[in-house]
Amino acid sequence: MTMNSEYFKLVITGSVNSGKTTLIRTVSEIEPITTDEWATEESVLAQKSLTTVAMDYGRRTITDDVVLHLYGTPGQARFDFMWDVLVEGAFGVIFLADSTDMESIDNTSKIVDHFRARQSLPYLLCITKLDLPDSLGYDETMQRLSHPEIIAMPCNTTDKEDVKIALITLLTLAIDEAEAETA
Ligand SMILES: Nc1nc2c(ncn2[C@@H]2O[C@H](COP(=O)(O)OP(=O)(O)OP(=O)(O)O)[C@@H](O)[C@H]2O)c(=O)[nH]1
Ligand SMILES: [Mg+2]
Repeated sequence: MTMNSEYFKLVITGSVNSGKTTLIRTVSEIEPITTDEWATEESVLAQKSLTTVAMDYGRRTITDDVVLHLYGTPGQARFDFMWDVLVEGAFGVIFLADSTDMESIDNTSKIVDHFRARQSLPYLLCITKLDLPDSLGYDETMQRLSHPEIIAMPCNTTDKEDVKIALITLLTLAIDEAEAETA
């Protein structure tokens, strides 16, 4: 990373266990900085023992001048103040929805509402875990999310190609928005 590189910050958010930390780990060129701690909420403990409590950070250099800085949020609602802190200065947000878990889909839907109520940014919805046998499938997950106004796509956060496509799509949305503003 050079001293004069642009600071492209993006935020990865979504409910607990939806794949935020995994997405960042999959694409980051550095060992991500994570803040996973023992979960406290019963509903979280039912799914996993470790959960992000403050943020994740990863980095992906595209050219010397273009460096993506990826910030992952906690999924637990008790840390929702971190969502507002982390979105400061971001050019876009990726929301993850876990297609295997209805309650998680509903929580991601509420997180989308939280962000949209505060500001309008390039937003992308990624539907995760479609590869798992207990997935509700893409269409049903989208229906339950009920945010048809947001561009959405499938994404296996463990798959580098999928994650790259998600990043490119968010960048494309940002370019579209910039064009619309200058038109
Ligand atoms: N098969 C499959 N597993 C996934 C996918 N996305 C995430 N996972 C798995 O889901 C689990 C949870 O992923 P995390 O990255 O910890 O989720 P998180 O959103 O950071 O969770 P919190 O920090 O607790 O909110 C991990 O075991 C991942 O490997 C996916 O698309 N497919
Ligand atoms: Mg996490």
